[in-house]
Amino acid sequence: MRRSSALAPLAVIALALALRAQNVWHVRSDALPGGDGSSWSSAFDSLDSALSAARASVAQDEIRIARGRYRPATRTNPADPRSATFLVPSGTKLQGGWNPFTNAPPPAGLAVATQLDGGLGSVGAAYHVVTIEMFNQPTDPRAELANLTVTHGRANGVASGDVDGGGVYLPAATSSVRLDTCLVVGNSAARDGGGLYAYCINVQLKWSRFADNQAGGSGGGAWVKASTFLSGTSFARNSATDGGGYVGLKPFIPTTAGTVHLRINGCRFKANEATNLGGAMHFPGTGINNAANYRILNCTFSDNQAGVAGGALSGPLGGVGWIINSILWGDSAPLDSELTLGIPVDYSIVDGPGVYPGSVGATNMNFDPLLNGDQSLASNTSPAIDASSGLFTPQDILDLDGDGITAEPLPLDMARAPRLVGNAMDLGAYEHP
Ligand SMILES: [Ca+2]
Ligand SMILES: [Ca+2]
Ligand SMILES: [Ca+2]
Repeated sequence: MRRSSALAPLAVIALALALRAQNVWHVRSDALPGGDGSSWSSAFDSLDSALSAARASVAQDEIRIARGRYRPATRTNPADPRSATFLVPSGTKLQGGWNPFTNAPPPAGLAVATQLDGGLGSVGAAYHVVTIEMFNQPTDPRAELANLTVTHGRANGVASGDVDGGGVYLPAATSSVRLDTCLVVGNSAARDGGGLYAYCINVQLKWSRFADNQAGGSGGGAWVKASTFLSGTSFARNSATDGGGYVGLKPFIPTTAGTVHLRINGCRFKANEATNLGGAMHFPGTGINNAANYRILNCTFSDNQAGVAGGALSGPLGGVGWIINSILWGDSAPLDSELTLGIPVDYSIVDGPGVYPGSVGATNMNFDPLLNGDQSLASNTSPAIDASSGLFTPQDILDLDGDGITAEPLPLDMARAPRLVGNAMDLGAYEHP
C-alpha cells in the first residue's frame, strides 16, 4: 500500500506530461517509404500513416503536410473502396502548405498547395474526403484543418452514413472543428452538406472558401447543426434544394432562450442557388426555441437565387435571426427576392420593395451599392460607404488578424485590408479604401 501510494503521484505527473505533450508528424507525398514521420527527412509518405500515429498517441497531435496531392486509402468499410477517407481523430490539427526543404509554414492565405482529393480513379470517389471521428481525446476535442484544399468527395452512397458531407463529415460527434484558410471545392452529397456536414458541438470557419459544392437536400456548401462562428469566409456557386450556400440549425445541446448560436461576421455569398428555398442561406425550424438564433453582421449577398422563395435567405416566421450592416442586392426568387417574410434586417442595403421589419426608409436603403464582380465596392460614391451602425460593430470572433485578441472590432475585410476606413465601417464584407 505504501509503495503504491508513493508511486501514484509520479504516475499522475507522468500522465499530465503525456497529456501536455504535442507530437508533430511530417507528411510528404514524395517521401521514401518507411519513414516514421518524426522529421521532414523521415516523413511519412501518406497522410493515413500520420493519422494512424495521431490516433495511437494520447497527445494532441499536429500533422504538417507538404505541398502536393493526397488521396485517402483507409476504408471504414473494408468491402467498399469508396469508404476510404482521411479519418481525423478529434483534437488533431492538420496543416498543409509546408515547405519540407525550409521547414517553413505556409504563407498567410495559402489554401491550394496541399490538396486532399477524394478522387479514387476507377472506383469513383470517396464518400467523404475527411471524416472527423468521435475519439476520446484527453484535452481539447477540436480538430483543425488549415491551409488545405478539400475536393472531389461524393457522398452518394446507399448507407445512411454515406449520403451527407462529401468534403468534410462530422456525424453526431461530440467533437468540434475549425477550418482555417481552407478551400472546399467541387464536393457533393446526395442529401445534406455537399462541402461540409457538421452535427457537433462547435464549428469555426475562418478565411475559408466554399465553392461549387452541391447537395441534393440542403446546404450545398455547408450544413451545420452546432454553435458556429464564421468570419472572412465566402460561399460561391454552391447549390442545393434548400440553402444553396449554407444551412444553419439550432445546436442539439439545449441552450438558454436568447442564446445566439450562429455569428457570421464579414462573409460573402455570391451566385449560390437553391431550387426551393434560400439561394444563399436557409434556416429551418420554427419558433423562437427551435430555429437557429443567428446574427449576420457586415456580410454581402448578391446574385444568389432560389426557385421558390428567399433569393438570398429564407427562414421561419417567428425566427430569431438578425441581419445588420449588410448588403443584399440583385438576388432573385419568384417570391421574396431577397429575404423571406419575417427575417429582421436593419442598417442594410436591401434590393426590392422593402417589406422588411426594419423597413426601407427607416434604417434600410434600397440604393444600388455599386458592387464589383468580387462584391467589393466599385465606387467612392457607393451608399454603403461609412453606413454601418456603430451600435452593432462586428467583433473579431475568429481573430482574423492573428494577434490573439478576439474582443476587438473586426480588423480586416474580405481582402485582408483594414476594416475601418473613414468615419465608420462600410456596409457588407469589404471596406472601400
Ligand atoms: Ca492523439
Ligand atoms: Ca468606411
Ligand atoms: Ca484579433
